[in-house]
Amino acid sequence: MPKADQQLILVLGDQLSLSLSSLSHGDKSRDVVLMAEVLAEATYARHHKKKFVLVFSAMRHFAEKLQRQGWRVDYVKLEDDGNTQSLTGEVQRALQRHQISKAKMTEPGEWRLQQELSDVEQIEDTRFICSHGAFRNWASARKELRMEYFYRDMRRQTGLLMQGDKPEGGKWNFDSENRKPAKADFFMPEPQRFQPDQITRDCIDLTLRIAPNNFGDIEPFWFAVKSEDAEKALESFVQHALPHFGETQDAMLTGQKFLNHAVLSPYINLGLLDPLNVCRRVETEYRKGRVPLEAAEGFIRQIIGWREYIRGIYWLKMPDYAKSNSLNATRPLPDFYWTGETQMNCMKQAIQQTKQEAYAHHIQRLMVTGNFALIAGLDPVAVHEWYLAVYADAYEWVELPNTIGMSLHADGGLLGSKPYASSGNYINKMSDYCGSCRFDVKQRTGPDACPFNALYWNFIAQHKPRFAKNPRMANICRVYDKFDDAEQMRIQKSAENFLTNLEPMQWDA
Ligand code: FAD
Ligand code: DLZ
Ligand code: SF4
Repeated sequence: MPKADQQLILVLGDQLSLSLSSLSHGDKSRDVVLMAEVLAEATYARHHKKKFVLVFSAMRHFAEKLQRQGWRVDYVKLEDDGNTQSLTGEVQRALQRHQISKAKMTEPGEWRLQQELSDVEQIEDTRFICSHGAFRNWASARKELRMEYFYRDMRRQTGLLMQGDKPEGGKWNFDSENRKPAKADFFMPEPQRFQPDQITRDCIDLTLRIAPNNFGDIEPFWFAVKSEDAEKALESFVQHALPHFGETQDAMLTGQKFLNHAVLSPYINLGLLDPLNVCRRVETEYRKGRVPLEAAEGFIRQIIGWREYIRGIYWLKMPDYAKSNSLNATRPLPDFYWTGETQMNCMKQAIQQTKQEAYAHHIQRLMVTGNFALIAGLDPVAVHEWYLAVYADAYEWVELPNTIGMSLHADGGLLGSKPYASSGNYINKMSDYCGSCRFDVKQRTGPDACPFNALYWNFIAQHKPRFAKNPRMANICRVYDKFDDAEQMRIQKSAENFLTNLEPMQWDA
């Protein structure tokens, strides 16, 4: 017999938090929790094999935890008989199965699912600091939506690194003390690794059955799949990597895949770690004098600043945002994005580690693979589909603005006042990649020149009418104008020669 007011609570694969609003509003003696593995979610992006295992294993562990906490959980596995393979289908089946008339959930992270699940009551996701409404209010009062000002509001709202109403240390941002180039002799910490248990092993087998041709290496699988382990990964980061976080934030080093980055985004985005608690933990380290202010501030800004701001932009601008292409870029994605087989050492390093780990740090994503996509004029939709597929932390709400806005400038400068375009010079300054590259970073044109050089100047030439009006780009346009005609012609020819040889791969699923 259904109980009065009984509800079905749908919990999605990236809502694996005991503090989830739908659970707080529910009643474990009355309601039924539905979790469903479905092909629709498994195939809307060509997920990296490791991401697949991570999401399914974390979902299965979370379902067990909810049961231990006294919740009645209806868990549908991907290969269960009768699985309709869509979330709407599974909600309908569960409502019938349990004779319940009403379903509720915490709002989905993605616009696509918000629409698809519009029959389910959706309540605010309180794991984020800034609600959709609050972000809309903030945006409506401004001509330019700059992260730095949004971030200050988030500092005031959370009280993180504040002294009364003033920022700790007298400044909001300590980046001038951060971001040193790579040094080859650094001792680098590694993120904590976890042995797969039987549940994870089952998910590895499942992935190999249903997605054997997806991108990426499935083994060794070492991600945490439950919150207790994600907390251990956080502790390990705080002790070993956080003290030097800012210093090496923009550096890239051959063989060092993680440097002092946290490698916590897969866990935060799934719900295994609470973003605000992570920031409080980092603030405590600073208050105890164990990490410098520039490291703590730099890290906290990434989460309460960038992460929240990116989500705000996504919900403010969807669904049109996904179609942005203000630089009219149309070139197909070259096959080396999937294989890593390219003579450009920086691209090879970034893509090969992505294949191995479903991880690359921010500067590899932004200034190597993203920068190349920008200056080579790659189609934003193809680039977005790639980023959404290949990283363990990729969900559209966070990936799309990072790709379309921050990286490709396809939103016309809504998210960043200037495109993150650079020649090989930046990569040479911040990494040791160029030393062992077949190309010469010092040459601008010709068969041995670093392709980033001609592509960069060709990109400036192509978009000069737009960029010359941008105060942050006008100087670089003037530098291009000072090249003589013959040099400008050599740049164009070198870029064209390189681009005509890029072959897109027909992916065989
Ligand atoms: P750290 O460098 O240690 O930073 C700490 C935390 O700050 C991260 O765990 C993350 O939660 C947050 N953070 C930092 N930068 C950003 C940012 N720009 N946007 C949102 N959160 C941020 N991040 C994702 O979580 N998912 C994505 O799908 C994703 N796609 C991206 C695509 C492109 C083209 C670019 C340029 C960036 C993308 N990012 C994405 C942002 C950033 O690269 C990753 O959050 C970061 O590399 C995760 O690694 P980490 O945990 O070691 O981060
Ligand atoms: C990423 C993912 C995958 C691979 N599979 C599922 C699934 O089978 N069931 C589910 O509820 N969620 C899954 N997810 C996470 C969702 O895609 C995620 O909730 C949306 O992308 C919203 O951010
Ligand atoms: Fe990359 Fe150019 Fe350096 Fe080679 S020379 S690693 S292509 S930046």
